[in-house]
Amino acid sequence: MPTALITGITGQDGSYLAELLLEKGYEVHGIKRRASSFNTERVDHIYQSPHAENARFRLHYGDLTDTSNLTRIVNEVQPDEVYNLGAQSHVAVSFESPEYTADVDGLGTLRLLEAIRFLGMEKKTRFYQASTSELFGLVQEVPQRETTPFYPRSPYAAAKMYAYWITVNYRESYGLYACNGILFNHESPRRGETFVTRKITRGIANIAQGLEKCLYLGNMDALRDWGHAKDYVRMQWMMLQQETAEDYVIATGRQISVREFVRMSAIEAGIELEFSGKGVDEVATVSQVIDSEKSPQVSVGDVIVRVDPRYFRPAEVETLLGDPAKAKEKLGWQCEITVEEMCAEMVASDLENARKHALLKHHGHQVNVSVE
Ligand code: NDP
Ligand code: GDR
Repeated sequence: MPTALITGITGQDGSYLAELLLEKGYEVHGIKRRASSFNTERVDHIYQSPHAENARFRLHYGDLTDTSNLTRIVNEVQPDEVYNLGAQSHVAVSFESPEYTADVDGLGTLRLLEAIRFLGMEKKTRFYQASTSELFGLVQEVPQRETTPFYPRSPYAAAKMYAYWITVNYRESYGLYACNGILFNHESPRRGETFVTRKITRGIANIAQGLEKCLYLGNMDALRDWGHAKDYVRMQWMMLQQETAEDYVIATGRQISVREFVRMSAIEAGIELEFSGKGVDEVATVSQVIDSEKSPQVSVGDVIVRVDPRYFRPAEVETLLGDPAKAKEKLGWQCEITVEEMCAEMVASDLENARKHALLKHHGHQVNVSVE
């Protein structure tokens, strides 16, 4: 039975990857952070009690800033595969906490690689690094592929650039099977609530059910190549099953704007929107309610989206579009879920949550819907 260790198992990708590896018969170990409240919601459905016979899922307390802790866990687990998904993964937050982001996202990767080397496991353990399209930042070529030069535009991207190169360096220096998946944005109903797609689907669902009045966003012109996390974790696993370790761009090859994603999400919630104004004055107004069962609390003329400059970033990545040709040719990977299908799944899930919250509110319970 192969054994995998996943950092960031409590995150979006970690939870989907853990499901996939369990399905494939792996013993799955994950690192979770100590928190004052439960933080395992995304993996609760696959949790197995350590007291259960033949349990194949186990969580270890740890942190990417803690060298001895990581070394001890790697030694204890003796993983065949390590997936380094743990990170302070929010680009805007990285401008607020640049040093912490560098420590976790940059040095955290080095600490894990060093643990493997220090324990003499270079020939046993394969290593996946969660690299990112943010490396391309101020894009030097369209579409972006494995050979496109990097130009990071945030503390997050700069930290991930160190992680990218140290992964390449350990492959070249010590013969470690180590690869970078340069993944473009990928989303799902499990996406963190402050990333733009989830903020939009959740915000619109809350407005539809009367829990909020207006959704405030930043740069509506930003263009992203959005895929589904389920498709992308499949590729993370595939990358570690090859004869030679290589780096791959994973993307859909199609981009849309934040504004278009708003429009698409509203349609899924039974609302048609009209956009007017420019820059900070842009608003989206309801022009038609197509499905009043989904959106009982919305009327024609309501302004439900506004721009708040608080969400602008000190330096922005305006456009990203990936070319997944290498992944398709060499590994036969292709994304199966379109952005429209993903958006529909996210809105349906958030509408269900919003309905439950509206019911609770109706019965006098306190409901917190805020997103910062
Ligand atoms: P999430 O933010 O959903 O998950 C991040 C995970 O990292 C969480 O489990 C989090 O724990 C954990 N983590 C945060 N800080 C630490 C730390 N100091 N020590 C240990 N673990 C920590 O991210 P995603 O699942 O979306 O992304 C997974 C990885 O892929 C990340 O590295 C991200 O940067 C990268 N990536 C993501 C893309 C995307 O579009 N989703 C695209 C390209 C790359 P907790 O739950 O306690 O917060
Ligand atoms: P990104 O994702 O920065 O691409 O990083 P995010 O969803 O945060 O932003 C995408 C684009 O939308 C614009 N935007 C807003 N973003 C947020 N979060 N909130 C808003 O209100 C808002 N309004 C407009 C942003 O300016 C940006 O242009 C994600 C993360 O998962 C990284 O970890 C990963 O490496 C990259 O994707 C690929």
